[in-house]
Formats: sequence, C-alpha cells, structure tokens
Amino acid sequence: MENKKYYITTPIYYPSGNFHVGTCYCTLMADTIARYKRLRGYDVFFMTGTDEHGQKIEEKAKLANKTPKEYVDEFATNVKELWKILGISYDKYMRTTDEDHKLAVQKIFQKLYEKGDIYLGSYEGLYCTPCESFWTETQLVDGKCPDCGREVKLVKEESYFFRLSKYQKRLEEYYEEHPEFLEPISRKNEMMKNFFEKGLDDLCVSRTSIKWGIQVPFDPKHVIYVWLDALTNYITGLGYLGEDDHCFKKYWPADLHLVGKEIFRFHSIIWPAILMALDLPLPKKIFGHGWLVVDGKKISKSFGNYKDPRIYIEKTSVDHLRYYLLREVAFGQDGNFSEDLFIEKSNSDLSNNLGNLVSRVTAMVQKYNNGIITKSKNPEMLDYDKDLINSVSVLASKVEGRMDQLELNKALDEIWEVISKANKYIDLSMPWILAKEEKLERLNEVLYNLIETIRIIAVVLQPFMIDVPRKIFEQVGVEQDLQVWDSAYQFGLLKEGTKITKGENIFPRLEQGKELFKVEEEKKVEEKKEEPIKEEYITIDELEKIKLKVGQIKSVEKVEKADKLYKLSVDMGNEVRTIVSGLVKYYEPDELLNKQVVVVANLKPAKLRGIESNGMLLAAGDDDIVKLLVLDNNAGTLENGTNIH
Ligand code: ME8
Repeated sequence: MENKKYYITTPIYYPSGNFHVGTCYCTLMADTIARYKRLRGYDVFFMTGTDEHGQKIEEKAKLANKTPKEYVDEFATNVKELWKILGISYDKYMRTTDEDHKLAVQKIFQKLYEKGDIYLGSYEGLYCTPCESFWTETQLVDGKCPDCGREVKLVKEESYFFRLSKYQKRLEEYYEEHPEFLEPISRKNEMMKNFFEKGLDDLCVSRTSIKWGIQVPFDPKHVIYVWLDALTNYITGLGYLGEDDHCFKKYWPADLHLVGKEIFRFHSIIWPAILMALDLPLPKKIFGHGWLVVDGKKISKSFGNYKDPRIYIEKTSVDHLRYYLLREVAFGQDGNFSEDLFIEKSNSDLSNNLGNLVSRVTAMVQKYNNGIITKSKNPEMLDYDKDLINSVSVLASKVEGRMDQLELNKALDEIWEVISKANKYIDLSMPWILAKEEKLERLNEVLYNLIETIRIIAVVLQPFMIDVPRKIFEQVGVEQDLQVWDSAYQFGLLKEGTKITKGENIFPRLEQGKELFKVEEEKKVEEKKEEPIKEEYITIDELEKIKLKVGQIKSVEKVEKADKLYKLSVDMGNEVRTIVSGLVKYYEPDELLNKQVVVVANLKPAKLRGIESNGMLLAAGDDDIVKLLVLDNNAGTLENGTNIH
C-alpha cells in the first residue's frame, strides 16, 4: 500500500509578546490542512512550537526580570493553552530549549564543520535583533532593517560561517526542476531577484556576544546562530541524530512547511542549503502565506493593542474566529482583519446562511414528520432537485481540489455556494405548502434532500470548524460511519428512520456591533474619553490647591526704574506681605490704599526688579483697562487673612 504519511509544520514562534489573530493564522491554516489530511486517511504528523533562543529573548527576559528559561517556559505554557482553545490538533510541540534538540543541533553543527561547510572567520556587519537577521549595507532600506524597518546594530566579532554561496547553483537548479517546491510563485520570483541575482554570501552562524543559545560543541564561547538552531527543529523534532529517530525515518521529508512571507527567505534559501549540506532530501513544498492586516498594515505586537484571539473566541465561538480567518485570507495574499467585517460575516454567512438552514430544516422535520427522516418511495426529481443533488454530490471533490492547492478560502466558497443553494431550494420547494396540501411523498423527498445536504456540508466542514460539525451530526442523528470524508461522495446515504433532534441554534446572531469585543479596561478608557475635555475645566481638587485670601493694602511705593510696578505691603491678618504688582498705569497710590483685595496666597515667591514678591493680587481686564478685585465693604468688613472659597 502507498505510504500515505503527511508531515506538516508551522514556524516555531518567538516568545516575544502577546499573541494576536495574525500570529494564529499560520497555525490555524496548518491545523485545517492537518485535519483535512487525517479525514482523507493520511497518517499525519503536525508539528508546531516555540523558538526559544537568541538575543531578543535574552533582552526580553531581562526586561521582565526573569531568567530566559523562566521567560520561555511561561510563554510556551501560554501558547499551548491558546492552541487548545483554538482547537489546534498538533502532534508535537517543539521547544528549542529541549535537551534532545540542543544535542542534535550541536551534532549538526559538528557534522557541517567536519565536512568543511562551516569555517571560522570574522564578521563585521549589521544585525537586526528583532528579526535576528544579518544584513549588508546595500540591503538596508533607509538605513534600517528591510524586513521590519527597525534600527540595525553594527556587530564585529569572530564567527563561524556556513558556506551558503557554495549552494547557490544547486539551489537554482533545484527550483528549476521542482516548480512546485516554492509557492506562491510570485514570492519565489521576488526572492530570486532580491538575493540570487546579487549572489549569495556565506552566512554567519555563530555569535560570541550573546549567551542564551546552544554552544558550538568544539568552541563553547560561540553560540549557534538562532536561525540555524530554529530551522533544524523540523528534523530534530522528528528525532534526527537523536536516540530514537523512527519518526524521522517515517515522516521526513516534510510535505509542507507553512511560513509567513517575511520568513520565506530563510526557509527557501538557508534551510534547503543546510539540508543539501547534510545530504538530506528537501521538503516537498514551502508555502509563504500572507499577513492579516488592518488598514493595510501588518498586525503585530508593535501595532498596538491588537487583541488577544481569546477575546473573539470568548465573545463568539472558536468556529466564528476560525471561519473568519480562513475565509478572509486568499491564497498567499494578505487578508483584512476588521471587527465590523467579523460581525458582518458572522451574521450573514454563519447565522443567516448556515445556522438558518440547519434550524429551519430540523424544525420542519420535527413539525411535519415528528422528527423522523422518511425517504420518498417515488421521488419526483424536478430540475431544482437535480441541481441541488448534483452540487452536493461533487462538493467533496471540489473541496479536495481547493485544499490540494492550499486555497482554503476557496474551499469555503465552494461549501457556502451549496449552503446558499440549499436555502434557495427551500424557497423553491416550499415544504409548508406541501404540508398544507398534504403532498406527503413530495414533502418527504424535499426534507430528505435537505437533511442529506446538511449532513454532507457538515462532513466537509470538519477540517475548518471544531464544534459545529459535531453539533450538526448530533441534531441530524448522523452516525459515525456517515461522518467520514468518503461518505460525502455519495448523496442518499442517510438512513430512513433517522431521528432528528432540534438542538440549540448553532450560530446565534451577534446583535451587538464591535462593542462586543471591548474588554473591560478598554471600556473604562472609552468612558473617560467620553467626558468633555475642555481646557478651561479644572477639577475641584485642582481648584483647592489655589489658596485665595483677603488682604489689605497698607502701603504703596513705586518701584524704581520700573514704569509699571508698585511695591505693596499687604496685611494678611497674621503677617504683612510684600507684593509687587503692575498697577501703575491703572491706579494712583491713593486709590489703592486700605483696599481689601483678593490675594493668591500660596503662589511661589518670585523676584521682580530685585524685590521678592510674596503672592499676587487678582485683577480683571486686558492691557487697556485693569480693575482690581476688591471686597465690597458695604456688605460688612471681613478680617484680613480670611479664606476665599
Ligand atoms: O518568525 N499575519 O517567529 P515569529 C499573519 N521564530 N501571520 C503573521 C502575522 C500577521 N499579522 N504576524 C506574524 C519567527 N505572523 C521565527 C520562525 S521557524 C524556523 C522560526 C506569522 O513569532 C509570521 O509570518 O516572529 C510567522 O510565520 C509566524 O507568525 C511566527 O512569527
């Protein structure tokens, strides 16, 4: 029998912050393919994990006041939890800090060194720490890292090098002979232009300036370059050069490495060259998917507060999120993430289209036939019956065609086309009229066609969704043998007498707008934002900081050589203060004497023309007219020093 193994990998993630919906995409895509292959009878090995060494992690751990190991342990636990919530069905979670991986990487390094493919040299060049990438001056864009746009550092140190240049020709020949190796083709072309035309340089594969990594076995002051450490996870995770390598023997070469477009270069140049140097077969396909973007910008940790995928799952369901991400990203292209679109698609595609179909049909079977499926003895098979049955019968093979091309969104398009057709079929066949007119044979035929359509839809939805296919099978009473993929090729397998149970609505409408996804902290921030923010407002607390008191002007002298200033002595009750005030233009000294005025009593003293002024008198007006605020003594006299509120 043909060996139907299928080995699929995702990139191993950097423990560098919170996960967002973008980072989930690759693993979700891999999970969908893995589930699909399992349903098709393949022996699947699906590996994902975390990339736990390197300068970036050393720095992050320091910032978090943790040891690198504590930092990566915590992160790996969180990622595993997230994958559980998202229904990621991995077979192995790879961690590059695992002892067997570290040993195998050292053996690989040794092997390449002994072969002469790694040699000692010295590196002087530019390094981008966030991307853990080496660059030459000409590769920079505006002096910054061409991948992430951040600052690069000048690095100068003794290093080991991998003879990447030696493999350029062989790589080019391999691409030529295996056109299916790198996809999408546009990405391959872009890479050939950017790297091969200029010629490949040897690659620096060790660092002496960092500690957090795997040591070069024969020269431990060197730590192995994190990308060499990370890329080899695809074979060490299977036991390559380890004690038990049966998985390696069984599953290598990988059938598919799924990677984001910005790391396609590492996977399509460096990784195949390392495999060539190790005399190992190359993976069958490397696919560089696009990004989830918001307003054209990649979602990333630096993008801001892009939310934790858990929020979307909590507020809707895991299948809502899976559906949205898988439908929105087209083959190799970027996909848009918007909360408005998420709600819109959930309501139109999931609630109105699929959810309604299931609830309407199961309700009709309950109402018109006590929940029992009955086959018609003399089916009429009108044109629209034939049309529906034909579409449903070829659905599985259409989905297969799309899945084999990695066009996951188009596979969903095919399924939704049939869902829409089934809804139209209800309108055309009008079961309620058939029931009213007691055309029971025809009614049975129509209801059977619909229920069988729903069964097959649920079968082919299994790779994409976690809970919904199972809920549909429960409601429609589909036994295990009719849930398997092959059962979708044949219309009419659902047995007579099957009992329908009307269950919960599988996709209730999301009535709220994107408000739904606001977390409590955001709501608080929003509430604060909604308060009118007018610059003239101060809080009562701020007002209370200003101490206003009644003072009485006891003497007035003009300040020498100052046209505008009077030196006043002001009786404040328990003290007499000197206050310098610019009132010369507006008042004669006599007019000021003995006036009770408003004094800002706690103003920081300031020197004006060499005189220390201890407070300020309040006045109204502008340059032309200034009127001092004075107390109205007709209403009785207040003691000097009285507080003003
Ligand atoms: O690159 N949309 O790890 P990583 C889609 N450790 N995919 C996105 C995305 C977005 N907005 N943001 C990130 C690494 N990704 C290395 C891999 S493999 C030997 C080593 C994807 O955590 C990104 O494209 O920075 C990549 O495929 C994956 O998340 C992990 O990125």
